[in-house]
Amino acid sequence: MDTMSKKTFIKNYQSKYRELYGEEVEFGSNQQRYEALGSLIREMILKISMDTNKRYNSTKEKQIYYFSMEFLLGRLLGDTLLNMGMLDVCREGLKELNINLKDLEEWEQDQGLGNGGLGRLAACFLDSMASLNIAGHGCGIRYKYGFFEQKIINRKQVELSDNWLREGNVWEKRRQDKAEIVKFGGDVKVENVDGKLIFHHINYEPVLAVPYDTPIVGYRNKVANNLRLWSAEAVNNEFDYSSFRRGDFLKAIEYKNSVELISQVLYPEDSFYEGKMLRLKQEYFFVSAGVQSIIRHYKKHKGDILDFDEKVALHINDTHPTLVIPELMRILLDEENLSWEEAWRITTNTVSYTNHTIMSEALEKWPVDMFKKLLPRIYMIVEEINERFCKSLWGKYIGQWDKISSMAIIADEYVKMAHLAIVGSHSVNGVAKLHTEILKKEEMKDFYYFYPNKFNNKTNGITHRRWLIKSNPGLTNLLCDTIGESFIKHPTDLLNFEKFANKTDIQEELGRIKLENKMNLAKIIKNKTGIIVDPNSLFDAHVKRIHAYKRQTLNCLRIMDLYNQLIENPNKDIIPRTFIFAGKAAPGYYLAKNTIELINSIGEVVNNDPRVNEKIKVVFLENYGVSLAEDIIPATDLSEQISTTTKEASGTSNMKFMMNGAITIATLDGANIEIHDEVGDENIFIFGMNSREVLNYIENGGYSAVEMCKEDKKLERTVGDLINGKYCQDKNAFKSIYDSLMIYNDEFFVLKDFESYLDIQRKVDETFKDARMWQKMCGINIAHSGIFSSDRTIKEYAASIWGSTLLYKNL
Ligand code: 26V
Repeated sequence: MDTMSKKTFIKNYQSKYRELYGEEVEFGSNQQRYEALGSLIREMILKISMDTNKRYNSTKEKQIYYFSMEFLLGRLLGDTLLNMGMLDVCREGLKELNINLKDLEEWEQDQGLGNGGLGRLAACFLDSMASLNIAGHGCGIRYKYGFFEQKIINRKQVELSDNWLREGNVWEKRRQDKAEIVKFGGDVKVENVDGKLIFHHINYEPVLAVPYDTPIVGYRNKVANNLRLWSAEAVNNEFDYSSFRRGDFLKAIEYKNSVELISQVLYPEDSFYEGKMLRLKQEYFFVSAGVQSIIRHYKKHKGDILDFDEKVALHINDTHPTLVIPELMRILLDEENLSWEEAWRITTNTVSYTNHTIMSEALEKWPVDMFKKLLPRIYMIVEEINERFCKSLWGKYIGQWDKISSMAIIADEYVKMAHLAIVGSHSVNGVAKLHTEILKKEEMKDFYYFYPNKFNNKTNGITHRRWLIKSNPGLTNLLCDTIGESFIKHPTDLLNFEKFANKTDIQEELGRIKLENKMNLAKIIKNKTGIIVDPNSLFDAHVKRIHAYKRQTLNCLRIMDLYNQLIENPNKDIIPRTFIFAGKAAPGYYLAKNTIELINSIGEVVNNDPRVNEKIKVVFLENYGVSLAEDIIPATDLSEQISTTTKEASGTSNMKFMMNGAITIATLDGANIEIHDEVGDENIFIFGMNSREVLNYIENGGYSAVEMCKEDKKLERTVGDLINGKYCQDKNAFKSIYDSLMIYNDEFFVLKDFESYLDIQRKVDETFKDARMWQKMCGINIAHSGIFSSDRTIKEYAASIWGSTLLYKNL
């Protein structure tokens, strides 16, 4: 990218400001200044987008479309400036105008259109595809309200709507000219024309899908890909309007409201599937609009429909966009008049699918009645896919009807989306080694046996541009000074830092950088909660969605035990710690909400008890999201990754923490295994049951929480503290947590891993005492974090799943 001089930047910025607000920038508010800066940058990107598109259209390189219900982008200004190579010029230029770039960045609303890991992964992938010169674009929903805003009131979570578009969004461009019609409901009339069946979808309700495009700029490579998010609107054409709902004004309003509801709000559940009609509508809405617009674009540039699978890859992020499969079939069959065989070949070659969870509660299945009513033509196609698939099973499993019906796409009056995704795609991948093994050997073993070549692993990654370079400038400078800048383009070059980890001066420098980040976080904690924490204490962070399997409860029990010990033995020699929690609970998930209340209650007791509060503090930071994570992660010493083994598909915050020089305390679950493989036993704290032990309990039973307590008096007492009024006058306040452990036999083996967790935490304390040793471990973690860049992950997808054309340039 031609970098702009500071002088030119200042001139352009001032003139942009004048154009927008009719006054000089020095008189403006920071919010106006942010808007002006955003608009200026957005305009500069326009040129890059045009050049990129021209190139894509003329070279006909393969286009990758990443379909995802969620894109958790966070803020865009800082990262876009970084990728454009304009961060320094902009910061310095603004400084001359007496403006602090950071103050402007604060005015950008987080784009929070995702729940957690899955949505953030999609955002990291977009950044990596653009930065690697891969023609990869996002396709999703422009929710009017993103993930809810969390407030803590009286220690409890309260949900407020996230009106992120209130002040507008400088990054997006509405493209009315590229709108599509999506059809719901109605009937299908079948006509036989010369022996060929023609399907007419009639009496349907049309919905206008209007795209909003956001450019995704690659790192200093003149690439801007596109994230296209669809918004649902009423079809405004008088004629169309009256053709399906004649007259009746109220009916028209009702129609308008029901249509707009489709893209109104992101569902805040990420682990319990509920068969809500609106959710199915959302899924078909963006899938249909997306596939239609991709095909329209493809044909406009003279693409031959029979070569579609060579020129286009459609990737589905979990099963939520699985309707891509029957929708593509519908267009190829009904609009392009291809035969079933041709359409099926193209569809399966084009589509690939990633699974993100093995929690059976999260598996999507739709009641046949609902499906058929909402999507009659799509249902017919799914039925046909199912029939042909079952026939192919008969040949292999003669007479084994149970097996066949358990693998069927439609069974027991449900459409099973994971089955459709596996059958209708050429690739199925898990997101970390253990997760993929569990898919192959347990969850999807019948499908693995039937289609062994479809299954593969792609261990997740994170973009080091946002999660290291942008969010930790202190560490980035140290890395550049020691190993040079090559790691920015080639993150595995971070390995060169390993030899520096032994050096005293570097260890001291790492400690100094961390302390600075901790002081920054301490300030944020003070501002948000009023709690004063000591930056010299060990910062121990457990930040992620609140869920029983992620075991925030295990951490709570450990703090409760520590508190008891400190009261009994005030001279107990421990490392002072600040326990930092953050995360949202699904609004309907009572146990998770109760856990938030418990954390806050422990905090209230501990932080106000002068016998212990010089040594430990417990903080819950409300409204966890991308921006808050960017402040917490660089300031963390210890990263808590303590899920029940086998339950966390991968985890990605574990990678972010590692890259920022935190040490991980972990079970051997998800990508913690790969992290452990990278750094070795000495540079990570591993505890708890292994996957074999957990699977054995799950399959064969034999676990008793009550026995666990009987055997361990300390544990019994700590669990008892949940219901004896110690943390809340109302003894029933944490009854649901207590019951989940003691009455419902502790589904996630919290009590089983308790002792081993305490042991390893003692080892953490011992290690932290030796500051040099600790910093050496941090250095080794940083050095080995390069392979967790999503650039590595995306290269693997491109090479072995998508077959991207430009690959040779990047590998
Ligand atoms: C599932 C569901 C289930 C039905 C209701 C709505 C809904 C919305 C989202 C999801 C997806 C949850 C799955 C998810 O986020 N998985 C996480 O994916 C990360 C990226 O691969 C991975 O690192 C985490 O381990 C995994 O929990």
